[in-house]
Parts: sequence; structure tokens; C-alpha cells
Amino acid sequence: MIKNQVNNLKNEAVGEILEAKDEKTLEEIRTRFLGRSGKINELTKEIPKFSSEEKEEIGKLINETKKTIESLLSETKTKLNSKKEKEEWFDVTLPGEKVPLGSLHLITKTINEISDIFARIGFKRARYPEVEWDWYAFEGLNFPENHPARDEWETFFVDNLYSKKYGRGLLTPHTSSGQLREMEATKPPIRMLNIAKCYRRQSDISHSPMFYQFEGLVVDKGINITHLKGTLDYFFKQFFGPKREARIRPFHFQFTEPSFEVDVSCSECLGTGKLKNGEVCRVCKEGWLEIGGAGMVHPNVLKNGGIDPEEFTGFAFGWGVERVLMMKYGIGDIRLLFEGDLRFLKQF
Ligand code: FA5
Repeated sequence: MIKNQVNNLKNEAVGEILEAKDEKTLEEIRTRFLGRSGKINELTKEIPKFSSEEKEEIGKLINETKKTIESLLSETKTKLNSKKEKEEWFDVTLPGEKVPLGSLHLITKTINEISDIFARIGFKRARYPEVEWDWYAFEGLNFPENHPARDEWETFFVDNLYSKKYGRGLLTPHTSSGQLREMEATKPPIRMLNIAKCYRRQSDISHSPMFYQFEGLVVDKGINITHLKGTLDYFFKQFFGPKREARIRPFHFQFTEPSFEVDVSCSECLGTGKLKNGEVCRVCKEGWLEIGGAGMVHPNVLKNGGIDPEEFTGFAFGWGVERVLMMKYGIGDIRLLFEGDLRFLKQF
């Protein structure tokens, strides 16, 4: 009779445990069946009434029942917990975690912008080796052997890299090395835009050992300074704004003749040097800001590139990508562009 009662209690407890939906219910079942004054203990009190043989049998049955209920309770608790975790993981009502989105670096964006501006007037984007020969960077560009730019202080020469034909190996200090390479690769008409990394032994607020230049080269029949000036004006209006203009001043480069230093009219005073209230412009002081070099391709360079200077003429310009973007966005220190500080980069 008592054995039936024990088995019934076991079935009752198992049934309730399987139905339980949360931990609280399981705890309540535990107390009701296994607690000090729970149903099982109530039955235990009956044991003394039985013979010693029966006592042993009933005691064993009660212990097994307790163990069964206990282990089913803990198994169910574990299942409920993992189900709860899974449900929480898929809880679509929780606010989502924002995945940080990457973006292009300001220099890359500027390179893309410059490429697009020149692509609209037919310039083809080119890229030539960063590890270059002296011939393409200096000798073939009309630099005499003792020119200071060849000095170790300006140019990184590569140890043990030497060609009988092309001279020493070096990290190209300017994109002008692409001029001869382009002339070798393409016959006129040429409209090249070479944007590449350049290297010089320089480091300060406006100079970096590695920086980018963009170089334009146009070679065709009848190319003259007005084409150069028109191209510079076009670029400045597109890049800096419709009111900006270019100014060219005489200068000297080995590979262009005549050569110019190119200025852009100041964003504040638009080339006048004076503000509306008559005060001297604080940004530029005299109306113009220096951008970089340009000129008509030297006949010797055309010859070195296999082009007849009697038949063709050309112009070239080469400026720092960082320089033009620093002017555009008012950035005062070139090093900010290479430090990878997201607090700075996220502003653009
Ligand atoms: C040249 O490199 C000539 N090849 C430019 C040229 C091309 C002239 C075609 C004529 C015809 P320059 O050394 O001035 O010129 O450099 C041009 C620009 O590159 C500079 O105005 C500056 O904006 C940028 N630049 C030069 N050195 C560095 C540097 N270390 N860090 C950052 N920008 C630099």
C-alpha cells in the first residue's frame, strides 16, 4: 500500500516538474515534495509501523524516489536556463548594438576627388614604381649629377640596387619620375595623372618622409602655357570653389622650361590681400597661397622620353595631395594625417 503511495508521489512530482515553466515553480515543487514537512517526509513517518524487512525495502524505495525527483529538478532547471539564454539572444526587441562602420581615409578620398576632377577633362590615371631608378627620377629629367636633390639628405637611396643603364635605385622623391615612364608607354597625345607615394628625408609640420603627389602631364602638338593656366584654373575652381583662381610665377625646375611656382587665390580675400573692412588678410597677407610647381616640359626630357620636341610640346605640374587637402580643410599639421587617430579622421 505504502509502496503504491510512494510511486504515486513520484509520478505526481515528475508530472509537475515536466510541466514547470520557470525556476520559481521548480523550487515550489521541491519544497512541497522534498522539504522537511514535504509529502515524501510525511510518508517516511509511516515506516516505523512496518516489519524490519519491509522497512528496508520501503526506505530504499523512498531514497530512490527522492534521488529521481532531485535529479529531474536540477536537469529541468538547467534546460530552462539555457532556453532563457537562447530566448534572450534572439530577443528582437532589445536595442541593437551599433556596428562601427569603416570609411575611406581623408587622403584616399582626396585622391579619388582629384582623379575625378581630372578624369572629366580626359586625364588618364597612371601609377609608376615607388622604388625607382635614378634615370627616371633625376638623370633623365635633366638633373646635373651634382644637383642637391640627389644628396642623401633629400633622397632615400636603396643599398645594393644599381643598374648600369639606369643608375642607383631609390625611393622616388617625386611623381615627375612618371613623366618619362608615361612617354615610354604612350605616344602623344598624352594626358596623364600620376598619383603616387613619394619619399624624402624630411619631417616637420608640413613635411612627411612619405607623402603623396599628383602629377599632371600633357604632351601634344601645339600645347602652350595658356593650356597649362586653363587647366590650373579649372582644377582650383573644381577643388577649392568657383571663385578661386591660379597664379603662376617664374621659378626654376630642371625638367621644365619655363618653370613656374603656382599659387591659388586665398579663400578669405580672393587674391586681394585685403579683407572687406580694409584690414590685411590674416590667412595669406598678400592674396595668394603657394601650391607647388609646374612648367612646360623641357625639350631634353621629351627627347629622353623618345618624343620629338620639334613636333610636340607639353606641360606638367606636380603637387602634394596632403598640401591641397590641408589648405582645403584648414589642417595645420601634416602629421595628423598619418597618425590614424580616429577622433581626427572621423571629422571628415
Ligand atoms: C616637385 O616635386 C616637382 N616634381 C614638381 C613639378 C612637377 C614641377 C612637374 C614642375 C613640373 P617640389 O619639391 O616643390 O616639386 O614638391 C612639390 C610639392 O610636393 C610641394 O609643394 C609639397 O606640396 C609637396 N611635398 C614635397 N615634399 C614634401 C614632404 N616631405 N611632405 C609633404 N609634401 C611634400
